[in-house]
Amino acid sequence: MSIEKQLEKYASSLYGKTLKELTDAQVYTVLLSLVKELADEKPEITGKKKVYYFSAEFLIGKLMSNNLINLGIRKEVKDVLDKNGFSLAEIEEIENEPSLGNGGLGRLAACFLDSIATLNLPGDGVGLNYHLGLFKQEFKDNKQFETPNPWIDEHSWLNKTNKSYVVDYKDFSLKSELYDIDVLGYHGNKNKLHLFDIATVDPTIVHDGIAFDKENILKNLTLFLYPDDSDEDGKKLRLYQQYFMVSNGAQMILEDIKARKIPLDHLDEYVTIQINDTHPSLVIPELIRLLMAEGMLQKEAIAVVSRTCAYTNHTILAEALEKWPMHYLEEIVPHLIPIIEALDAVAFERSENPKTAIIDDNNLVHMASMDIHFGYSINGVAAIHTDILKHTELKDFYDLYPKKFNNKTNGITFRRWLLSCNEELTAFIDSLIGEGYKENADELEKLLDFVNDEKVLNSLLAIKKQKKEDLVSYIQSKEGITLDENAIFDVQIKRLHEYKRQQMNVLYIIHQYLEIKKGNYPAHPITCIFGAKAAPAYILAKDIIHTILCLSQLINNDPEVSKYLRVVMVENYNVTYAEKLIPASDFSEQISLASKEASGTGNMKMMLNGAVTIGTDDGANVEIHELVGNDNIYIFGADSDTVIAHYEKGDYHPRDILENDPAVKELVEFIISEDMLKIGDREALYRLHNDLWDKDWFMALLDVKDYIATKEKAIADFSDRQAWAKKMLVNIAKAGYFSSDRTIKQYNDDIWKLK
Ligand code: Z16
Repeated sequence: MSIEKQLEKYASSLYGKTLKELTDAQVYTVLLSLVKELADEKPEITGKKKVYYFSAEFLIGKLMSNNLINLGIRKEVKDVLDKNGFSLAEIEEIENEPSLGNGGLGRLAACFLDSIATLNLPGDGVGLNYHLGLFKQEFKDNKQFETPNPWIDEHSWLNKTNKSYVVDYKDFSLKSELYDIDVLGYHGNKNKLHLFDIATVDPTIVHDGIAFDKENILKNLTLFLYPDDSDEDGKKLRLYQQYFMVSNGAQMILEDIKARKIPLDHLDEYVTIQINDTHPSLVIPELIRLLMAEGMLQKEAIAVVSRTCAYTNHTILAEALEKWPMHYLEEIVPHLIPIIEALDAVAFERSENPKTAIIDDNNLVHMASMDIHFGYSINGVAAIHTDILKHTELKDFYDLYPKKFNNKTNGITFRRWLLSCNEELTAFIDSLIGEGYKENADELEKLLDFVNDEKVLNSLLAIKKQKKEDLVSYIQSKEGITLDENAIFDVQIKRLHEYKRQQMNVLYIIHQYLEIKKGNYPAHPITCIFGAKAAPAYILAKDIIHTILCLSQLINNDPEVSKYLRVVMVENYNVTYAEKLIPASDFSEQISLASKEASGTGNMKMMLNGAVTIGTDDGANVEIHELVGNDNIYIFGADSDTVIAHYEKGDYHPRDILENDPAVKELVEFIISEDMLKIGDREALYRLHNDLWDKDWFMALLDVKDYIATKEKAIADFSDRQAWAKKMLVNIAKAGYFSSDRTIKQYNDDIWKLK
């Protein structure tokens, strides 16, 4: 049956109408039904051994566009919709975004699922079915407010299964429900994302923004995704959630192994579990417990689990390495304690070094330590990050288990971050080098043949301009702010965190504002665009948002300045917004304090879409730098060794800089100037100002001068359009390395060994 006939079939069965008679929302549901039917017909990927990617977050984003691409029917569907008077782009807008992740870690998990299926490897995701995704961000009085973010409609990508398990807590047991989402490979078969849930979750307990009753586990267990990125707030509910996820996942895996009549002591030949950060680490004691309940000796259970589990570390920020107080475990999952104590004893036999203990002197259980002792692999997510883990952060573990440590530099799926979000650039690349790069991203290097081709370079500039125009109208409709696509779009989009240093970008903006006021105009008009959510309890992050929004109000309403400089912070930055911002970016702001950003993945997405990085030698920027060379990236700032030495010596004092450098002081003082205090909240502005004087823990003042000078150089270079287009082309051509297909091949070759 043709796509058109199938759509008519659903139009008739769901609404008793023809396709032409439907509303946009009904067309979306009809299309959803068809895609789910086609996905249902696809065979599941099978093989002897399967990877289970355990993750508290899967930031999958809207799925329609990608599923159409991976099914190979996007063009046909678009034509049928056109013919019937609908626009596919508008229909795709209707889908709610499932924001089931905070940022990089959750989005990485989603990219990985796409690549695992595309490479035809058997591999499923295991997580939780949060009813409310990461909070919706609203701005009022230049401040962030949080509201609930529901995404599950009557019709959604979730398929209810009949799988169900019982999860025991100290005081009660919960029966799970399992929802699956099909994960389609590009022109291939499918895997699954398993999201566990309970039937009694009750969204009506949410009141006043996102406040809710934290005690009522029956009603709140899978209600919310925790709104932290890298920070942990150690709430008990999180422990309830984590145990629910891993116990269900472990039971599901063992059920399958038993059904296949595989002896349990051979588990590791059939299953590998990738633990994404420490959130799923309790899978280790839980699996041991379940195997012992099947009659296995503890020693044997520990051995087989240690051959089955592998751990990925995504940050060196100490506050993000989870440590659970023993009394929480006593209160919630006491049946795991004897196992954790046994693991601690084994760890102590291997090393008496207190730094590698599982249970520390304060009775805190270190989840990462458990993962490293009782997993067979530990990896970092970019070369520099893995080096820091080996030689600084986890040095004592590296000395104990050098062979377990390995690097897997992150990647992104080009299906979403090029084919889906930038059809114009995709079509242009197709016309130059064919479509082979869609299966083998390294082929993008063929673009280097055109580096001196004026026509090609002009087309690249024209496509960038088109995507900027698209963004201008989107921002106009969403934010009511008018931008000019001829200005440089200087984009910093990522979670708001001090280490990512949005506050340093703020100081740059102040510098630029003051210069314009003095009559020194930038070589080219520049528009600074931000997108960022702050964790609701992260006060300083919210102060930085407030400062950006106040600056935006001050600058955009000043006709003298706004000719040269504009500032916009888009509301509710999410995956959907990223898909509009990234293709329109000229400058990619990747300015974290060296050593602090484990990898970053926005940097890769921007490069792939022809933006040029302004960044520190941190995370994957280091590898981007090596690939594109000095001429095609703007690197500045202290390197990671210098930064680590400052922390070790404790000799960084921002006050020293401010007292000796009036130019830097002028920027910081502007935060509490009359101009700003007229617009903003005194307390918030002073808090940020005082922090920069007394703490500046992430050393914004150390790098700010170099940052400003580097940015000025980039702005001047931008004016030579041909030379700039060359930089864009080289960035696109060298982005192939950052395909998550490459990353997943490496996980499979070195860790999972599936096929
Ligand atoms: C997260 O998004 C990351 C690390 C972490 O421990 C927790 C969360 Cl929620 C990020 C890193 O900050 C980022 O550098 C990295 O690219 C990303 O994880 C994926 O590895």
